[in-house]
Amino acid sequence: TALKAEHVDKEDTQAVANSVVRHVTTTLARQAANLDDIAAYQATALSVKDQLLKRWNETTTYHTKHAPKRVYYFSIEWLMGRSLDNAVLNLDMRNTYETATQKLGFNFEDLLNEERDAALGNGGLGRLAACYIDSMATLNLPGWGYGLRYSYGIFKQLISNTGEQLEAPDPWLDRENPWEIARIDVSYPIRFYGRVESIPNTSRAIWSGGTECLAVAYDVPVPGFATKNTANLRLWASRPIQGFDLNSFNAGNYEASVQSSSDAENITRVLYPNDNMYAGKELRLKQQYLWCSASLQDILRRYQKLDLSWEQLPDYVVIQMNDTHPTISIVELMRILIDEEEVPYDVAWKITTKVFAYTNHTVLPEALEKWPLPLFENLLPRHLQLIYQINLNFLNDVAKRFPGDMDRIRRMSIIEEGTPKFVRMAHLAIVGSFKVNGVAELHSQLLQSTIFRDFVEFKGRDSFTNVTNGITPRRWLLQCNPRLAQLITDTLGSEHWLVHLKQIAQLLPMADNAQFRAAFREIKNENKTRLAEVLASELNIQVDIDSVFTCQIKRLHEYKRQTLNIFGVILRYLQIKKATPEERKKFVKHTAIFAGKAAPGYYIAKLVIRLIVNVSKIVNNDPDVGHLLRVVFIPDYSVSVAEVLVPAADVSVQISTAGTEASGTSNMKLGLNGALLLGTVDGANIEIAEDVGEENAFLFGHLAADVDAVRYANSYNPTPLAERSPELAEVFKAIEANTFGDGHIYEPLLKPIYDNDYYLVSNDFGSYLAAERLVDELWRDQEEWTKKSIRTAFSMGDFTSDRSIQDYADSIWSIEPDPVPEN
Ligand code: DL6
Repeated sequence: TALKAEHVDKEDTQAVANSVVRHVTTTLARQAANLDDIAAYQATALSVKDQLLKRWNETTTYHTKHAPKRVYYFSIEWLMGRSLDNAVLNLDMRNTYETATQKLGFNFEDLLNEERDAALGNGGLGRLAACYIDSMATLNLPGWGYGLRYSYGIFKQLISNTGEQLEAPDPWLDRENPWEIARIDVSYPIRFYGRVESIPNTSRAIWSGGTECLAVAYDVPVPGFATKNTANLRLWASRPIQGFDLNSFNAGNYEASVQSSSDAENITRVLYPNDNMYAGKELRLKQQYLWCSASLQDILRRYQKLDLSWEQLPDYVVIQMNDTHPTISIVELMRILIDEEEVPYDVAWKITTKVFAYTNHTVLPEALEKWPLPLFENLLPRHLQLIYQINLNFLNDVAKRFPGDMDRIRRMSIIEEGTPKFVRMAHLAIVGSFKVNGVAELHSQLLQSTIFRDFVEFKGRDSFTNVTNGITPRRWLLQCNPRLAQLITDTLGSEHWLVHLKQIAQLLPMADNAQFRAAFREIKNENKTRLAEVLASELNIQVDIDSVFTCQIKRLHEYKRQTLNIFGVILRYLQIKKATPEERKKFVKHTAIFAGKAAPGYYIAKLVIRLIVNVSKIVNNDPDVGHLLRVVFIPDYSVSVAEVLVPAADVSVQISTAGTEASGTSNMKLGLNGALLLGTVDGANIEIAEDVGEENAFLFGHLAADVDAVRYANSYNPTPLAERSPELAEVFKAIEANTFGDGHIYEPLLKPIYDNDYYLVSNDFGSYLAAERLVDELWRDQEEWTKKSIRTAFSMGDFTSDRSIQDYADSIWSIEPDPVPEN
């Protein structure tokens, strides 16, 4: 039985066409007769939003009446991408909209391409939040997301002629955003700076003065798949409390009168463009506080309508913190309960620590948030007082458990001693949460055995757990690879797999069916052709779809080691150059595809982009190489670019230094679309390789357990590079000999590898090359390759975000589905 059976009914199509035309003439005030694609897209989106709002209203009304326990997912990043295609698929109205817009003279695919990505995130962490809210709605879990409505999302990446990354703003709201609803009536005051007066003989204080602004709500309805349930993503924008300061205005000082209002607007102006890197700027702390305070005021206002005691709050509210960025909300809840609601300190603490749970997404020291205490105290003086109290009580408890262990107390304190002192947000998050989780098995183990070890010993193992990340199969298969989705549905005889992804494992035996393999391969080739056309038209690069497409698509970061990949490409180039025409025939054709942004201030990451681009120019234009090797750097990587790349990949390149990539999620997207894993024993690669079978993947490199020893040897008993890896020494020599332009500019990239090689590039290069040889060998046997590709795709059933969200619901949130009844 089909889960959904959209039939394109003439009447539905007509009604949809009418609603689009109505939006054209009334909302957009345009003539239906002369319409461009942009306006047609907007009218179509507004018509779809009408459908979403109907369901959103029903969900909200039902949940308001029913009052289930709800989860609130706090994430400072939401990398939603485009909404139109996803919405019509989830609403089961894609054919209807396609036919209706066709009737009006438009090509639906063209309209889809008019949409700007909502790119309010940097990478994996923000995209994870987007997959999670899709799954919450689909599983009928009562949940909302809370975040910030940045006027500018992640920057647009341009690549100069010399291969430099240039950044331009992303004005995604310029054309109006048809997917949001401005809630002018939902706004909360937010204070910064000011002074604190204690109220004698109580734990209470009055925080006053400073500056105030407003957080205004914008709602984005998020439809579940094949359900009425529609979740809400509430994003806050900062606004001035008043248009301008009347005193300054009346005194004739116009600039001063508008200064504070533009300061207020600036708070949510732009997303911080760092991934896995803490920046420590006051404006960022303002963003965090505005978002957390507004979200809590909103949640508590909703809760107060239930007319229950504060002690019952944890029975109705659970807040999942996506990394430490929302940690200030622990203290803000304490402040509201104590100072405003007059709840005694100990009661408030008991309530608070039953509401929050914390997900850690990295063990990298440079990414762990710690705020300089003077900055913190100036901006949020009352919160710092409460943190002192929380820390005092906490350290007293530690001292009772471990008497005399002063070193432990120093290590665990929420305040790091020094000049200046720092507030350690991860420690505060752990102390204030009832559960802490990592995002893949290895990562969760490493958390518990390294950076959070003291906390495990103090709080007990039960407070720590693992929830392996997942991705939504609706966007990352149904939407981006419709033909593969159709093949799965046809072969299984139903669409249920889209909400029970494990069911695709039933198709594993099809790997041995030659006809199925041919169909599967044909789809992959079609997806590769589509990508090749985009590369030809947009970058003027011709690629051969018979070559193996290797894809490394992620943020640029030293730990992710795009270096290993490009150094491997250079070696291949040198080998092809050296080979005789006869020998060249033996090479397997490769297309090395890279995409990703570097943080604007991350010099080395930008240098890696420069090297990739400059290598691509030489390699792609060298007549000796012909079609044997192509290198492509696709600028401005985004969710919608990923939707074209992911279905076209043959090899998923996941080559971080073991122990550094918490999970990775492109490994899941690429695997689900049949790309074979070429990866290190790191993050979720490990669980993926376990499920697909190690014989179907190419694993290589040092293990996490050995990394420290190798690092130590690299720094303290250094051996020359040529000894660690003769092949890498050859590559470096070619770069230094100006083969790819001025070799001198790459010195800051190469020198650390010569010197102490923190990320083990030289130590893993040999085994990386060996893994590549296995890739080549397998590629020569296309039937065997396709078998492994099919086995990979159909073994990915556990990596759906539905499974992750179910894990959170069961083991952390204790919440139940609450489906809106079907009429
Ligand atoms: O959990 C989502 C994603 C993981 O897949 C990546 O492995 C990890 O690097 C990323 N972590 C961060 C940490 N950022 N901060 N702060 O983005 O999370």
